[in-house]
Amino acid sequence: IPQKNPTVVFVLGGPGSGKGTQCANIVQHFGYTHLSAGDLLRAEIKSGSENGTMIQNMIKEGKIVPSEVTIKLLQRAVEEDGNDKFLIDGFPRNEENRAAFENVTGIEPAFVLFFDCPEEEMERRLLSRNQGREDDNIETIRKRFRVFLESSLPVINYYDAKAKVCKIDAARPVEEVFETVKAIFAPKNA
Ligand code: UP5
Ligand code: MG
Repeated sequence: IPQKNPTVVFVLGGPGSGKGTQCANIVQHFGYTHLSAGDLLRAEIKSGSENGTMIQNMIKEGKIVPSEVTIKLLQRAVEEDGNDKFLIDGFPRNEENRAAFENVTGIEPAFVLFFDCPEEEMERRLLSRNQGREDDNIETIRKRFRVFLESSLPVINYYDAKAKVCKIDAARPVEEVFETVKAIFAPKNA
């Protein structure tokens, strides 16, 4: 039976800020289910779905896929999973994503993790990732940075105004960043 009101944490930050890396650690320590919107979209391309070509073109250009497509994938993943707490990584990426997700699912995030990292460090990480991602080339990386600044940062500011953002210095080594993350998830007053 799917949970009616799952706990959702949005994990946001620029391209290469370490969202996926830290989510894997959170899963290990705190039992969340990790849903990367980008991973779900890439899986949709691979599955040969009717939207595959459109999604592939948008990712190649660093553009934001229409929210109904992404929300459908996220909703299905939540419903198929028995867990009651989810990390939603890399979504919402613009105001329209945010509003549509709230309207369609009725879910508001418990809080938002924001991995804050300078572009030069993110660029270094993405260019040395070597996992064959079609968007890890300098031309697409520059477009992704621009879209992050113009469209995604306003979403973070929206939640910041609601005092829901935990901003984390993500330019440090993985283990150091996770120490900070751990303190956020660890039960208080334990
Ligand atoms: N690394 C990680 N942490 C490090 C650290 N502290 N120190 C040194 N190295 C570190 O990390 C990136 C690389 O850096 C890895 O090699 C890692 O080992 C190293 P990772 O954890 O993968 O960073 P992450 O923030 O997850 O980077 P990612 O590239 O996945 O972020 P994006 O937000 O760009 O990608 P995403 O997959 O979310 O989206 C891709 C595209 O899909 C978007 O551009 C968009 O076109 C589309 N999309 C939508 O349209 N809608 C959505 O809702 C989601 C995506
Ligand atoms: Mg990622």
